[in-house]
Amino acid sequence: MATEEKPTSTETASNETTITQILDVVARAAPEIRAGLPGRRIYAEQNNPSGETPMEADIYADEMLCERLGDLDGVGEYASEERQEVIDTGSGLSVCVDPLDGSSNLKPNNTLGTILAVYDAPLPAAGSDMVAAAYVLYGATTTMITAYDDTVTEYVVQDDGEYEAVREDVTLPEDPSVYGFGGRVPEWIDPFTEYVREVESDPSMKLRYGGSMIGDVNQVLTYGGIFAYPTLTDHPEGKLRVQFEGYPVGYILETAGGRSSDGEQSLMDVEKDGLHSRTPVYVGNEELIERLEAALDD
Ligand code: FDP
Repeated sequence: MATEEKPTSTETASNETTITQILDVVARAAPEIRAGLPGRRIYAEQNNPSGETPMEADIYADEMLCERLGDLDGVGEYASEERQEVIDTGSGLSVCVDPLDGSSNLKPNNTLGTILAVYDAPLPAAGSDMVAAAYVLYGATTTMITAYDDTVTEYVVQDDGEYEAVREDVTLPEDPSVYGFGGRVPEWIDPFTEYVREVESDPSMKLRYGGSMIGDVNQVLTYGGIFAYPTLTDHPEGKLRVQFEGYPVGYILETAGGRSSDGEQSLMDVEKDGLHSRTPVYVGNEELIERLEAALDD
C-alpha cells in the first residue's frame, strides 16, 4: 500500500493558526479597501495577466493584501489575478486572491467582493489542496463568508475592522428560488440555452444577476438556486479563473451542502493547469447542477 506523508501534529496546529490569521487579515483589511474605493473608480494604466484593464481599486486592494498576507509567518506564496507571477513570501501555506471581483461594478456602485483561496501546496495548486476559502462582500454592509473546517460562517465586518459571526453553519436553502447566468446570451451553447429556458419557466425561480460573480454567488448561497458563468461558443473555458474563482467558490458552495461543476465534474476536480487558466463555473443546489450536467451531456 502506498504511504502518503502525513503532516505532523505541529504542522497541522500551525496551519490552523495561519488560516485564522489569514482570515483575520482579510476581514480587517476590508473596511480599508472599502474606504479606498471612492477615489479609485478609474482604469489603471496596465492590463492584468488575463488581458483586462483593472481599475485603480483592484491594484490598491492587491497591494494591501499582498503586503499584509505576505508578512504572515505561515504564508509562503501569494498570487493574485492582478499579477503574472507568484510572489515568494517565505514558507508555509499559499494564498490566492481576487482583490476586487466584479470591479466593473465600481462605476455603477453595485456589489463587488474580495475572494480568498488558501492552499496547502505550491501554486498553481489543485482543488484537493484547498484548506480554506472566503469572500468579503462590499454591499450595503460589509460581510465575510468563510469556509473552513467543514463549516461555512457569515460575519458582519464593522468599519473599525472588528467582525462578528452572524450566521453559523450556513447551508443552501433546500427550495431554490434564484438564478443568474453570465456571458452574452448569443454566445451560449444550445444545450445550455435550453436548460436556462427550463429554469426560467419554473414559476418559483426569479432572475438575480448583477455582473459580479461573487455577489451573484452570494444570492445563491442566501436564497438557493444556481449561478453560472458558462462555456461560450468562442471561449469554451468561459471567463472565470480556476485558482482565484473556480476552486474557492466551488469549495464554499460544496461546504454549504451545494454542488459545483465545470459542466462534467466538481470544480474541485478541475485540472490545476496554469496560474491564470479558466474554467466554466456552475454552482448551486444539487438538483439544479445535476440537471445541468445531464443537459450538457445530451
Ligand atoms: P469583472 O470583470 O467586473 O471583474 O471575473 C470577473 C467578473 O467581473 C465576474 O465577477 C463577473 O461574473 C464577470 O467577470 C462578468 O464579466 P462580463 O461582464 O464580461 O460577462
